Amino acid sequence: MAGIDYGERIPNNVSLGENRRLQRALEEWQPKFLDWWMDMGPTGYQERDVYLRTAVSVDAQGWAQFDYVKMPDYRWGLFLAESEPGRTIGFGDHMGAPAWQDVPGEYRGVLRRLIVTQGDTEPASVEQQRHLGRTCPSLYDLRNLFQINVEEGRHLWAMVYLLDAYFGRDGREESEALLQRRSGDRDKPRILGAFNEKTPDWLSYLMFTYFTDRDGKYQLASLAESGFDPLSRTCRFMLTEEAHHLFVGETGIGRVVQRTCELMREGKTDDVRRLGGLDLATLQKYINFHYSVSLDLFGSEVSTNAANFYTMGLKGRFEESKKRDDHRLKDATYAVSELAGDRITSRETPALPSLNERLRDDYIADCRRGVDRWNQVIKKHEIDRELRLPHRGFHRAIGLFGEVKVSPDGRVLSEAEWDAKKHEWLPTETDQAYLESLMRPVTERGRFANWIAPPARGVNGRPVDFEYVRLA
Ligand code: BYC
Repeated sequence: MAGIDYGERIPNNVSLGENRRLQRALEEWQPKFLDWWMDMGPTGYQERDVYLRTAVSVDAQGWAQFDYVKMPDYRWGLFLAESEPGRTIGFGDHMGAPAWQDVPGEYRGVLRRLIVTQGDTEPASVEQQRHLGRTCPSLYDLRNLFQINVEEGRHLWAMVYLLDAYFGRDGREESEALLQRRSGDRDKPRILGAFNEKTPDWLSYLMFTYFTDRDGKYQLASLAESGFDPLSRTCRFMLTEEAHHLFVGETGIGRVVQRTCELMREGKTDDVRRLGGLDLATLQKYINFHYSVSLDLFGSEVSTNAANFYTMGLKGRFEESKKRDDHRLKDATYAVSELAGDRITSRETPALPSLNERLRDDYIADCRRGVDRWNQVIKKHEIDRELRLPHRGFHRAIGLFGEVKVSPDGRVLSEAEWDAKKHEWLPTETDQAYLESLMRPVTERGRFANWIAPPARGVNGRPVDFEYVRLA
C-alpha cells in the first residue's frame, strides 16, 4: 500500500518532499486555489461539517476514509495509482517501448493541451454547481453534491500536479489560467462547450452527473492508457473517485423516475405537475439536452487531432489493452455517420481519424444501459411509457451534425420544421420555470423533496436519515 504523508502540507504519494522546487510551486498555487474555492466553489455551507470521504491511499481495499470535514479544510492531495514495473506503451507508433516517465520533447505541446483541456473541466463543473446547495432536495443529496465538488477540486489538483511537475514555467502558467477561466464567462470561458452551460437546478445536475461525468469516465479511461506514465497513473486513480459521481447521476435520475411513477399511479394521471412532481415528458427533454451537449464533448467524427493523439501514444481507446488487434490501426477502418443530402448513412472510414466517433459509440452504449434501468422502474409500475436517448445527430453543435438539424428519431429537418418542434424536444423557459418552482430546500434529516424518492441506502453504511451535513 502506498501511504500518504498527511504530515506534509499537501498530502501526496508522489514523494513531494523530495522535490523542493515542485513543492514550492504547489504551495504557492494552493492559496490561490483556496481563494478560487471560496469565490467560485459552493455558496453557503463552507463553515458546516459535511460527512465526506477523503482519499487516504491508493489501495483498492479501503482507499478512502469518511468523517465530518468543513469543505475549505478538505485535504486535496496528489495521488497516483501504483506504478506497474516494466510498463510499455500499448499502442501507436511507439508501441512496445518503455512508457515515458518524462514528457517526450516532440509531444510537449500536444500533451500539455490534452492535460489542460481535461483539467479545465474540473473547476468548471464546481462553478456550474455552486448555487445548488440552496435548493437541495435532502441532506443526503446535499452531501453527495459536496462530495463531488471537493473531488472535482482534487481532480484539478491532479492535472496541476502534472503541469507543474513536468512542464516547467509553461505548466505553471497553465495552472494559474485554470483558476482564471470561468464557466459561462463571455470573455474567458471554459474550454469545452458543455462546461459553459448552466446547471441551475437539481434535475440538470443529476443529468449532468449521469451524462457529462460519463464523458469524463471515457476520456479518463482513454488517457489512462497513455504512454506518458504519470498521466496514466493519475487518471487511473481519478477513475476510482469518478465511479461515485456516476452513481449519483444514475441513482438520482432513477429516484426521480421512481417518484414520478408513484405520483402517476396515485393520481391516475400523466400530468404529475399538478401533484408537484416531474412528468416523464419533462424528464425526456432534459435527457435530450444533456445527452446531446455531452455527445459534443467527444469532438468531430473525423479528427486529425484524435489520430495524432493515438499515433503519438498519448491517448488510447477505451480499454485499449483488452482489444485484440494490432494497436496501430494504420489499415483498419471504422463505420462513421455521413450525410447524403437529407439522409443519414454510415461509411467505412480510416480508423485512426475516427477515434473520437469510436469513443462516442462506447459512451452511447453505456448511456443506454442506465436508460434501460430507468425504464425497468417505469415498467415495474405498470406504466406503458419509455424514456429514450435521442438520435446522435439531435441538437449537436460539434462535427458533422453541427451543420444540420436532426429530430430525436433521426430525420434531417429544415430550419422551419426544427423551429416548429424544438419546444417539444428541449426544455423551454416554461419547463425551466416550473422546475425552479420545485426547487425548495429540504434540510430536515431523513426528509426528501416531493419530486424525488429517497435512496435505497445511505452513504458508507449510514442510515438514510443520517445527519450528512450538520446545519448547526
Ligand atoms: N467544445 O479535432 P476535433 C470530465 C475543439 S469531461 C468546444 O474534433 P479533438 C468531467 C477542439 O478542442 C472529460 N470546443 O477535436 C466531467 C479543437 O480545437 P483546436 C474532459 C471543442 O481535438 C464532468 C477543435 O474543436 N476530458 O472530465 O479531436 C465533471 C477541433 O476539434 C469541442 C477531455 O476532454 C467542444 N465540445 O477532440 C468534471 C480529454 N470539441 O485544438 C469533469 C481531453 C472539440 O483546433 N481532451 N472542440 O483549437 C480531448 O481529448 C480532446 O480535446 C477532445 C476534442 C476530445 C475534447
